[in-house]
Amino acid sequence: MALQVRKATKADGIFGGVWGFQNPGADPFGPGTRRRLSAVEVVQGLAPLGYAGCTFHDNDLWDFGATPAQRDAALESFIAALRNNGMTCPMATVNLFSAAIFKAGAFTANNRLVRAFAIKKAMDAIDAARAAGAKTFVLWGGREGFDYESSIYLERALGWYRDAVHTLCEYIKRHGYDLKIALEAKPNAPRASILFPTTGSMLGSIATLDPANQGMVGVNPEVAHEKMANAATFTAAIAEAWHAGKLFQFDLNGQYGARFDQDLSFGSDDIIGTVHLVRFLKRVGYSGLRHIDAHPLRTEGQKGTWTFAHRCVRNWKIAEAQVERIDNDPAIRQLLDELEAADNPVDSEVFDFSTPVARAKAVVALADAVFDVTGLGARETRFEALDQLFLEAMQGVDHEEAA
Ligand code: GCO
Ligand code: MN
Ligand code: MN
Repeated sequence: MALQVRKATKADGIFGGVWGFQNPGADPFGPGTRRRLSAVEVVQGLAPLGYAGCTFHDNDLWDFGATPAQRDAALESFIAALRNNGMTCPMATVNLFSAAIFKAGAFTANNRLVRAFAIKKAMDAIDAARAAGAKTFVLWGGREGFDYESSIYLERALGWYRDAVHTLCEYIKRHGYDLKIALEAKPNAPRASILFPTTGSMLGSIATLDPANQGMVGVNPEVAHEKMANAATFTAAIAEAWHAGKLFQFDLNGQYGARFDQDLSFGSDDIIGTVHLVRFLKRVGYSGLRHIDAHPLRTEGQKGTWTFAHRCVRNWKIAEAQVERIDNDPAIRQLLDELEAADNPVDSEVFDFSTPVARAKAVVALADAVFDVTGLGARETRFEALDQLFLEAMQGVDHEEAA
C-alpha cells in the first residue's frame, strides 16, 4: 500500500525563516533571477501550506539604517500579517553580516567601535524579537572568523564573543524579557573559517559562560552546517544538543557534503538521514519548534518559490510516515525486541551506572565479575539485517528471507 502521508498543518510546528523565501536567487556568480518578496508576502504565501509561522532578521523587515519610524511600521505590518493568518513568530535574529561595517567581523571585529555597534544592533533586534512575541533569539556569526590567520588574535576574538553573549544576557535580564539565546555554528561561508565551527564546539563555548547565564543560552544546529563540517549525519549534532539540554531549535535544509553552502530543500538530499532525524526526535519526545532555513534554487521563479516551500514541509510529513511504518513493522519490532533481550541478559542489571547508588553497587560487582570475552566478541549484532529491514520499510518494499 502506498505510504499514507498527512498534509502539514500549523499543529506540526514548522516555521519558515522569511529570508529564505525572500531570497531572489543571487549567488557569487550572478545577480538575482526573481523579485525579492516582502516579509508580508512570505507570510501570506506560507500560511496555506501548513507553516505555523515565520521568523526574521531585523533587516529582512527593514533596511539597514532605517529610521525608528520605518522600523516600527515594518514590524507592525509583519506582526499583523502573522496575526491575520493565525501564525506566530517564535524566533528572531539579527543580521550582523551584510553591512560593510561587519566585513571583518561583528562581535569579534578587531575594531572596538564595530564590536560595540554590533552589540547595540543585537539589543535593538532583541527588542523587536520580543515585540513580535519571539521566545528565542538566534545568533549566527557569519563574519565571526578569518580568511587569513594573520588578521585575527584568536585568544582575544574568542573572549570578545563570550563578552558579547554575556552583555546580551545582561540586556535580556535587565528588561525582564522571556527570551533565550540560541547560538548557531557553521564551519565556513562567508568567511574561510568561522569561530565555533560545529554544534559541539558551540556547546563547549556555552560551558565557559558565567553560570548565571548558562541556562539562557543554547544552540540552533543546522543540517547544512554540520554536513559542511563533514559530519556523516545531522542527528548526532541534534542529539548532542538535546543531551546537553541545549536544543532550543534547529534549522532544516539540505546539503551535499563538505562543499559550498547550498541551502537545498529540506529532505531533498538525504532521505535516510531525514528519517533517522525524525525518528530520534520522536524517541526523545521533542516538541519544540522546527525551522526551515533554506531557499529556492536560482533556477526557480515566483511559482517555484512556493513549490519549494511546500516540499520542505511535505518532506517532513513523508519522513514522519516512514518512521510510523518502521516503528509498526512486525519484522523490525521482533528483531529489535530480540536484540534488546540479547543485549540485556538476566542478571546483568547490576551493571547499571546511571545513578550514584547504582554505581556504588556496580563497582563492587565489577570487582569479582567474570566476562565471557570470547563469547561476547563473537556475538551476532544483526545490524546488517536490521538496516535492510529499515530500508525496506522506508521504501514500502515487502521483506524477503535472507538467503
Ligand atoms: C546561513 C545561516 C543563516 C542563519 C540566520 C539565522 O548559513 O546563512 O544558516 O541563515 O540561520 O542568520 O540566524
Ligand atoms: Mn545556513
Ligand atoms: Mn541557519
